[in-house]
Amino acid sequence: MKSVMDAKGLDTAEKYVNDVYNLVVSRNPSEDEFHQAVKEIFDSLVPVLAKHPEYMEQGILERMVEPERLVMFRVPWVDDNHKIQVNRGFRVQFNSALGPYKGGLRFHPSVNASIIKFLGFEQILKNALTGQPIGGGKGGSDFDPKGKSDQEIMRFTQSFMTELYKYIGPDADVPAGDIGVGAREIGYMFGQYKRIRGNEAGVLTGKGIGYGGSLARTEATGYGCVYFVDEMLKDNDLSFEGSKVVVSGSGNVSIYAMRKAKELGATVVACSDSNGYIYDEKGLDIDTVQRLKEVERKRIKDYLNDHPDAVYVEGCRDIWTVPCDIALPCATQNEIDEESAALLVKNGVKAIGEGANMPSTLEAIECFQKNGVLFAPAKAANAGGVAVSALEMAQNSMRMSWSFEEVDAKLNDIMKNIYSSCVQAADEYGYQGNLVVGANAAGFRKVADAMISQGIV
Ligand code: NDP
Ligand code: 2IT
Repeated sequence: MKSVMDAKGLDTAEKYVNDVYNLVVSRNPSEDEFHQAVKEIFDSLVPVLAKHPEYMEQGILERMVEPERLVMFRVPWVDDNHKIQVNRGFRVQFNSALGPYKGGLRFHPSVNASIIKFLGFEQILKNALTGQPIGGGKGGSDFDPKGKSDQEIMRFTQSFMTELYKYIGPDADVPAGDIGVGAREIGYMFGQYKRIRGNEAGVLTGKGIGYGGSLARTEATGYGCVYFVDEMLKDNDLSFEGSKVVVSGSGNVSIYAMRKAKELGATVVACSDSNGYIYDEKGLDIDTVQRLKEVERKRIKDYLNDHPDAVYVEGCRDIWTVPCDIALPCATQNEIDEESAALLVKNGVKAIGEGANMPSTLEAIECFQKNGVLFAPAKAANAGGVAVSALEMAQNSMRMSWSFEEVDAKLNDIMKNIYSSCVQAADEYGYQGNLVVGANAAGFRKVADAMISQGIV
């Protein structure tokens, strides 16, 4: 039973958290995704704040929810029909307490300030969990790369960088990829930055291997997610070996999560794109998925041309109706709602590993936790991508490059360390096994302590 002192501390912390949350909602109207990310983190922090009232006295939450800077800019470009197009660009520089702002760029028609801010806010704690000296940032545009020619992609990214270059730099802010931004887009952006500012290799990560990229960065998020989930499974006497896995999406994170899960002995039975999903109980051919999506830039339903025995179902959300032992949501935010979570539980799912950012709604997370499903939250499970980005920055600074095996071994170590810090923090605050609380508490404390040391800035 909690002592009277404990109960009083918890009440004060809860009131503080609610007050700051209400302020966030009133100051940032209609930013639903940002509110959701703040709520998930804040709810975990009540026991931390109760134990460390100095964070309340120092106004850490009020300061942390306010980005240090948010830039929004016009991105004009000319399409192949000589028509002028205008998109909107964003960069949020959320928190630099631990180092230069670091985080990806997303090109997707749904991008707006709310999405960029939820991603940037999550990134602060994710980057802290990696143990590397990187602050949190994020950016992107509502540009839709789908169906655009290579020339259009180049003209857009050059225009985007012609404004973005003013705000970034190897020691200031280092963007990378996210949805719709891969090696091709990073290459064009790097080329344009170089024309304007000269050759500063460390200004972007996810570069091609021939010009400063790190081996294993392409694989890092998907591999890292599986390394994290593997730790969690082992800790609970489970394993990938012989398990049935469903992975949503068929992009960068999804492809390498599928590859690593298969390597560890799992059968990957389904994956998706935004139109629908494919299913094959014998296991998917990941080479075909990768060729279709990365090289040919086709739709996932085209998988049936090579594998007529597989099944294609229109509608990506229905992928969660496929029974599995382990589900790895690797597509986008809020792709698992309460109903999908309940269905996964009913079909016997044992573990969830979030490869995407915020793929489960708050209700879905609650459903998994109530039903004893092991749950690896995004900011811990998908931190492998940004961790290897920070290793890319380190290699660029040293003007050296490590082998694939070296980077992969460092990634594996980082993911194991993140797992144990989450477990330890969850224990410390009385939430044994709750990795949501563990990840939020462990990441938050590093950032909050650095903020206090650096004064009111
Ligand atoms: P990609 O662009 O390579 O792939 C995204 C995949 O998700 C595609 O299959 C895409 O389908 C699908 N998708 C995108 N938007 C939606 C949507 N609204 N509904 C359904 N499906 C959708 O992106 P990544 O693999 O890089 O990113 C996937 C997730 O992982 C994102 O949440 C991202 O923030 C997160 N992440 C990425 C990291 C990285 O290093 N790249 C690091 C950490 C997290 P379609 O082709 O039809 O659009
Ligand atoms: O969400 C993420 O962590 C990323 N998109 C990767 C960021 C990075 O800087 O590599």
